[in-house]
Amino acid sequence: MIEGSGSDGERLWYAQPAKDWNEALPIGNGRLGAMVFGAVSDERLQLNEDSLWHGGPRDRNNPDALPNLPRIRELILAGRLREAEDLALMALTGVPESQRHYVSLADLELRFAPSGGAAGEYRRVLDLRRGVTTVSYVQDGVQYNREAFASYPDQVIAVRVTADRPGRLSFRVRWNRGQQRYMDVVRTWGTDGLAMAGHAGGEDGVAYSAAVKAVVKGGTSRTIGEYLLVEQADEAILYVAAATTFRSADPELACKEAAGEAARRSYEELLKRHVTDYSALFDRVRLEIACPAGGKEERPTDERLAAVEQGEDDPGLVSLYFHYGRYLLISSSRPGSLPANLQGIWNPHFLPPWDSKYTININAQMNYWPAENCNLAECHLPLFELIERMREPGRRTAETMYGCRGFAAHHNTDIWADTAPQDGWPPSTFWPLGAAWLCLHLWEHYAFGGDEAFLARAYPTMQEAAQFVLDYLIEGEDGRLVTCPSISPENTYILPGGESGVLCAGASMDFQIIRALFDACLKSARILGLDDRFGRELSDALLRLPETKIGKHGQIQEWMEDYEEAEPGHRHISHLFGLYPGEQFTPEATPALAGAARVTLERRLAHGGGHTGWSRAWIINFWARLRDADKARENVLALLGHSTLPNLLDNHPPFQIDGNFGGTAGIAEMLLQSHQGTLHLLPAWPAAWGDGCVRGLRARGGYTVDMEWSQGLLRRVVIAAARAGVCRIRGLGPDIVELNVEAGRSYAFAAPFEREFEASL
Ligand code: FUC
Repeated sequence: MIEGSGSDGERLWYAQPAKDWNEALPIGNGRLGAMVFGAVSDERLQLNEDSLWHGGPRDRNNPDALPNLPRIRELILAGRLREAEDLALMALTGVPESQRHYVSLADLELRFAPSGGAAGEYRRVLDLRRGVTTVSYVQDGVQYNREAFASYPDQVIAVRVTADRPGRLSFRVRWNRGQQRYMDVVRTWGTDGLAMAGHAGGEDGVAYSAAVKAVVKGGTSRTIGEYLLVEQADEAILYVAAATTFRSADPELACKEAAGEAARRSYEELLKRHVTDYSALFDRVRLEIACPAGGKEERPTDERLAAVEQGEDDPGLVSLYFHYGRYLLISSSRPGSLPANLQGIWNPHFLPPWDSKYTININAQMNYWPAENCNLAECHLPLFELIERMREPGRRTAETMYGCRGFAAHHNTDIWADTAPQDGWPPSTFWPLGAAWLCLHLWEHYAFGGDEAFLARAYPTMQEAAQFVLDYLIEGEDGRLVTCPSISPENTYILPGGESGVLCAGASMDFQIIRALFDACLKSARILGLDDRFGRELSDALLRLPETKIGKHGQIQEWMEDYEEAEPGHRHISHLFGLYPGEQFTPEATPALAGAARVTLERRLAHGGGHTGWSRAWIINFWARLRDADKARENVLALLGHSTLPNLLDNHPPFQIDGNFGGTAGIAEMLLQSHQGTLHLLPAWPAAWGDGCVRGLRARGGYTVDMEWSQGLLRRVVIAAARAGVCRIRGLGPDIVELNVEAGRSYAFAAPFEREFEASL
């Protein structure tokens, strides 16, 4: 432990109950989630189940797309943008225009018997080491404690309420679905439980159920009407389960089985099973930053955040935020669950912002940026399952709308893996590269883990995404291959005559994604010994893609022509895909492009960029890749100070989880990079954050890295190799160190780094 890092470095804590959702604390097991509010007299658990979405699957592909596609292309290439947009709005939108939306499950309300006395010594904590949230207070001389967690092994949320004096615990429990309550049925379940059932609405939508069962010590439980009553108890444990027909033929039965089985275990055993499962993931990584000022952990989290908003630096809060991002990923994306959506799983709305689905022109991808480098590769799997499910609908989209082979998706997808365009909003709608970008996550998973069996399964999916792109590209005037129609998500350009437009032939980001995908396919085919013919098609196409251009401001051009941006401070910075998450622009290999990327960022920021949480988080990753530690630090503090809610969830606004994940990935990227075949140790870590250490970060090539630094210098490094190979390391001295590594061995280096010895781990 680093001196001054404090023992509370992995806890969020508050001295008062949450006054609204933005102060409540999230728990989750990937599938079930709850926001816990912690009021003294009325506890509220706002619950979610990941598969509760309105409506069923539909084929929304517009049959008029293909016949009108040549005309739309002609109009775009002729610069007749208004006409192109007008026709696209009719012919290229989905029919109907929108995919399905996610829906809140319900509130579970606990109303405690009034006691008359005021509560003191109040404390509300989220313990990231154990994945448990607690509320404690003293009232009328009685110490009350509540504890809640969401168990992955037992698929329930467990809540334990205790009083330290016999018989002082009395409360009633009920379900509340607000304005949706007219659609539900609540049934008593024996004398100690309540079940609720309903339908999420819409054609072929899912039916759901939720159940709560109480196990009481030293008192009684019974039901009256729609209420469950716990009376004069010492302790009560509530087991909460939820299910939908997305996975279970009989959700009510599934809930009763899960809650019933959990209730057969002792609370201690259930908690132990949860902590063992959860901490096996969480404990893989540890970051400790010494707090030069010391003692900040003594202050409640919301006060620390408010101080950062006022301009204070708080490296301890940065590491807490980093750990929180890992906590949130473990809690919202586990094997068997759906991927983390725009709100992770924590959404209180029946019609949420942007439907709380998957926006795949940046947001869903950003959710998974920390999965590999933060050593949570399993949490990446739900995304891959969704990509698999998108293949069949994506083939229909590719064929019916564009006459292409392969599979395509636009800028959103939903629970049903819908791939047709979303909305009728030109700056985002007419962009068919969603699947191409998503498939790069398959490659990244291989790049980090090196699992060839996985790559063999993933390659056909990547290949199909590339197949669509090959067919979708058309020859531009100069013989180059271009995407058309396309957009640069979600920016608008201005033509020299003053007309503005969004539709274009060849947005820069498209080529950066396509290059990355084709390269990944070529490398995969080589590794797997496959596909010479397809590989040749890709290599030929790669030679004909437009090169990235540097524009009149010295910036990376966002479009093929050097147009002015309508919003130079736009939140999307799509044309820097090649800097991050891509690796086409690097200070070593392409210094001119890296320099232009810096100008692009500076321009965006000078015009108010980074105003959404996720945009700010992306900017952190960009600066980390440009090795600018001070700028990276400045933007981490801006993310905390301007785009973070009191419960440390990201504030788009409103709450959107991508900023948490992008921010966590960015902090990891400041500590360690591994693109372009080289591990780079502390590439962008600010000296201002003092001494520290990190353990368990993952690097491409199958490496796990531990580091210690002090007084701005790296002191000790341990690199564990999962695979044999040549490990290239930057940061151990002036030159790159090349090391032949054996699988299963660890290599340690101590400053001044002349000595390498086998680590005893
Ligand atoms: C994209 C972004 C918005 C928001 C939405 C969910 O459209 O441009 O800022 O994040 O997705």
